[in-house]
Amino acid sequence: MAATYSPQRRDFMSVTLIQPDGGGYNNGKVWRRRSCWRKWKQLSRLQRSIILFLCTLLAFCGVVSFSNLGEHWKSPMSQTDGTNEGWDLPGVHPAHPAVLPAPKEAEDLDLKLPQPPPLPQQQKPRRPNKRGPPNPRPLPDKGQKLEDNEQRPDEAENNQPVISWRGAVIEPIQTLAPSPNKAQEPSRAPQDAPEQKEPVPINERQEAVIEAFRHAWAGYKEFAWGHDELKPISKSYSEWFGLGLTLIDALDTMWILGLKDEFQEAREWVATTLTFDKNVDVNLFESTIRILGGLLSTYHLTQDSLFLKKAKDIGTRLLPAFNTPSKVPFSDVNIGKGTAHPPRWTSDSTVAEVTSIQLEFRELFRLTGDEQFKTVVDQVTQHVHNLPGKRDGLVPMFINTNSGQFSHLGVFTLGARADSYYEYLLKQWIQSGKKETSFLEDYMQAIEGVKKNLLRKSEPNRLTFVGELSHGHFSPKMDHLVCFLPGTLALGAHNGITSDHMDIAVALMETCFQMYKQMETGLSPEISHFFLHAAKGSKDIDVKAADRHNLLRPETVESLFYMYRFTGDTKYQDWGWEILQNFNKHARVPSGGYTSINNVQSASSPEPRDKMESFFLGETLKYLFLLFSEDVELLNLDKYVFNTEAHALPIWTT
Ligand code: DMJ
Repeated sequence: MAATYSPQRRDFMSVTLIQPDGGGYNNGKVWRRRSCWRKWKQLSRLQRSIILFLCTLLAFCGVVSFSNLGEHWKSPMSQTDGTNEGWDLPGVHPAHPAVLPAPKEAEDLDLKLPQPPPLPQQQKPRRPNKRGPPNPRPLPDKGQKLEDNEQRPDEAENNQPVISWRGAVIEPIQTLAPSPNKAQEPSRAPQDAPEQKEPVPINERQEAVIEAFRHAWAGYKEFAWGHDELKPISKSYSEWFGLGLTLIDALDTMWILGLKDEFQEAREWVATTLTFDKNVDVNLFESTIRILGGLLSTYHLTQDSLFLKKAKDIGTRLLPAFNTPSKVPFSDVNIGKGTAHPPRWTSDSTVAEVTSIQLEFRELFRLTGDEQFKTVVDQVTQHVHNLPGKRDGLVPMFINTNSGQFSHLGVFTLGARADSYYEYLLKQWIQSGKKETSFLEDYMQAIEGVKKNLLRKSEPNRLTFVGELSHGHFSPKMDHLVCFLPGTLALGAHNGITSDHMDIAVALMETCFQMYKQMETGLSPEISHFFLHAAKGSKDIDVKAADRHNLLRPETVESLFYMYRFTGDTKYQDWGWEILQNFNKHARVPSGGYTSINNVQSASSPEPRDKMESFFLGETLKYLFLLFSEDVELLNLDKYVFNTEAHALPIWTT
């Protein structure tokens, strides 16, 4: 082609070359295209190669960043939400899909009431097991389709260590080969559980729990209906808050045990009689874990909006407790007047009480979308997290509501007044879908503190126990309340905490059982003292006269449940079975109900105290039923986290 430059000619040429059909030769785009082409032709081969290379590179980068952007839009928890560093708790968001989301308008939905709730739990009534004592639970066999040690792609992706903490690596859950009787193996993978197609029939031990529940309920119904606690000996009742505490605490237990008629009757009472519009002082912690927790759990199990509506009502009425100079809540609230105050003798609150209401209020926020519920409890968490006065992650027992500082410094225990602080560190991490890692950091540090300061072995039998520290002085004293710890440690191990947590759980579980076994009634005292040096006889445990009562507490059977779920070792079921039989022997009242007793060291005269605590139905019998169950899908521990009163709340999935 001619090399001389002439615009007209170029026009002509472009028409001929680019638009051979002869159309649009006056088009400006065509002009520009022709001009570019010409310039391109004028470049050297090297220049053209460089430009081509750069264009290819740019195109490649464009494709990559576009696909990342796509991922970003797909994930509702991108970047700031997902990383969850610090204490902003960004993973908590009402828009998250839940195990059970809140109805759009709980109040509106309530207008549809009364609506019959669906059948409990497994949708079909349970069949009694006529086949004799239960066999060891078969472990799930998801691995069957895979070669040994082979991972599914999704597992491989999830199997990244989450956090490393002073040598303890938080690992993803491992797939186990079936091994029903090994106590110390790591926990089973949630994803290993096969889809439950058939309801697992309940067995004779579970039937025995149902029978015990019915007996307890019969007493409550006859002598204490709608009141807080049954007094089974005097065939009367006692009031604490006057809110039907036992009835509310027991709702989800009835649902889980499949007691449909009893549940319906109790639901009717909640719908028609229960009111929180009462001029009454309630304890913030106790009403949160028992009432709010019980209502939320029942809402999730039944999908009946009545319970969410009631939960929102009591949650709102408890909020005035947080109106303190420090934002550390008062212990008591008048739910009718909307006023709050500390106990009469002090302006302190108990550390466990102010730090063990978070699971419930955070869930209430997630269901209702009302920010207040989250804000008030997060403020407390963050405050305590930053507070001086801890020792190796261990907290003192009291906190002042004016100054916000710990008070009575220097005393450390995992028993009364501090216990569930530690429990809720782990459980809030789990509730958040393991996203809020500050909780885990605090938990790991605290367990190191326990190991360093409180963990000892007794003589002569070398039982591992958790003592107390008072101004540098070690006291070998352990509350029954501390027996929540083996279960909590096992739950942490199941969620990937390696280190020696499971070993400690196994050792402590044995000790908690010995606290029952070594007593004449086979029931544990409230407080045990351990011998550090061999004393006369073969016993490791000494019981002071003031501590030899048993309140039908749940902590040991709670831990037995976790230990059995995670290890499959049937000895834990056998231990629980012994305990249930001893409750029947020494605490069962013929006319209905069970009673706490004064003296676990006298089988002939255990001295009934005439009180059935609400947690016997809310927790003790529920955990026994779950302990004896072979159904890992019954309150699957990868989907639910129990509050400190055994009420199941969903683990957030996003
Ligand atoms: C229950 O109310 C709860 O388990 C709480 O955490 C401790 N005290 C009782 C049971 O012992």
